[in-house]
Amino acid sequence: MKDELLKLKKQFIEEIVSVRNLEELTLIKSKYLGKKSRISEIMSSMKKLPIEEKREVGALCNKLKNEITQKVKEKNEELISKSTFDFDLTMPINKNRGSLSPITIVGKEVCDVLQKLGFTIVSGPEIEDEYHNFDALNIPSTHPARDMQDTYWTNSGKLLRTHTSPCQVRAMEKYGAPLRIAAPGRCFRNEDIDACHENTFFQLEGMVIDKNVSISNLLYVMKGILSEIFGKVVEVRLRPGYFPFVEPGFELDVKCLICNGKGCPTCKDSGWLELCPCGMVHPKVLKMSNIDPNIYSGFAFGIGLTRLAMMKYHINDIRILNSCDLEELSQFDIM
Ligand code: FA5
Repeated sequence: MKDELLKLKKQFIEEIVSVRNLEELTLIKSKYLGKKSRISEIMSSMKKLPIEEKREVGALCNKLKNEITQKVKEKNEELISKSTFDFDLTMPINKNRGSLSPITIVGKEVCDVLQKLGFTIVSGPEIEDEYHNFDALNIPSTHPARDMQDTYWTNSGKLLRTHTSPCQVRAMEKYGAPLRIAAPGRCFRNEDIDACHENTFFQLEGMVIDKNVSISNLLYVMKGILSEIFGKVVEVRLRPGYFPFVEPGFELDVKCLICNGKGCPTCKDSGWLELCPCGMVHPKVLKMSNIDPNIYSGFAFGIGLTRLAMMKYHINDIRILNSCDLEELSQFDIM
C-alpha cells in the first residue's frame, strides 16, 4: 500500500502539471480526492491491516490528501488569474445583454433638444436641505403647499428631494443671470402608489432667465420638446396651476396616449395626464437667489420624465418601470 501511495503521488504530480483549464482540474480533483478515488479505497481497506501498519498507512494517506488538496488550490488560483485574458472569440454572443431604461432614453432625448436651444445640463443632490427644496422656492414651513409633496425626512433634518426644482435654485446661486439650464433627476415622495404614481420617479427641471422672457417663449420651448420627443403633434391642454415659485403657473397635460383620451387606469379615467407643470418664475424666488426681478424675468418647467417615457413607449403602468422584473423590462429593449 505504501508503494502504491508513492506511485499515486508521482502520477498526480505529472498530471496536474499538464492541466490547462478548470474543467480538467475538476476531473483530476475528483480522480484523486473523490469518494471513488483509489486513495479513498485504500483508506477504507485499512481496517483489515495490523494496528502498526494501519497507523503508518493512515498517516501517509492523510499527508498525500493534504498535499493534493494544496496543489489543486494553487492550480485553481493560477488558472483563475490567467483566465481574465483568456478570450475565446469564437464563442457565441450572449443574447441576454442589458439595455437602457426607457426613462434614461427619453431623458437624454429631452436634454439633446434643450442643448440645441442653448441649455446647459446641470445636476443637484438627491438628499437635499429644506432651504433649497422648499424655502428658496417661496414655500416656507408654514405654507400649505408643503403638504402637496409628502416628504421623506432623514434623521439629520435633511430630506429626499421631492422635485428637481431645487436644482434651479442651486443654478441661480452658482451662475446668476442670464441662465438657461436643464436638470434631469430622481425625486422621492411618500405617495400612495398606483398606475401613474410612484414614490420614486424622474423629473426634468428647466429654467430660463434673461431680459424680456415671456410666456410665449415658455410655450415655444414646451411645444418644441413635445414634438421632438413624440415625432408628431400630440394633443395638449394648458390650464392654470398653482406652484408658489411661479406666477402665473400652468399645468400642461397631454392627451393620454394609452387610451387616446377615452379614459383608462393610467390617466385615472380622465383622458389626460399631468405631464409638465410650468410658469413664469416668481419675483420673490429671483430675489432670494440675488437676481434682480426689475431687470430679469424667467420661466421654469418640471417635466414628469417617468410619465413622458410611459406615454412615448405606451407603458400603461408606472410600477413596471421600477419593478426590476427583467422579463417585463426586456420588452422595452429599444436600444
Ligand atoms: C412639481 O414637482 C414642480 N416642481 C414642477 C414645476 C417646476 C412647476 C417648475 C413649475 C415650475 P408636480 O408635483 O406637479 O410639480 O410634479 C411635476 C410632474 O412630475 C407631474 O406633472 C408628473 O408628471 C410628475 N410626478 C409628480 N408626482 C409623481 C409621482 N408620484 N409619480 C410619477 N410622476 C410624478
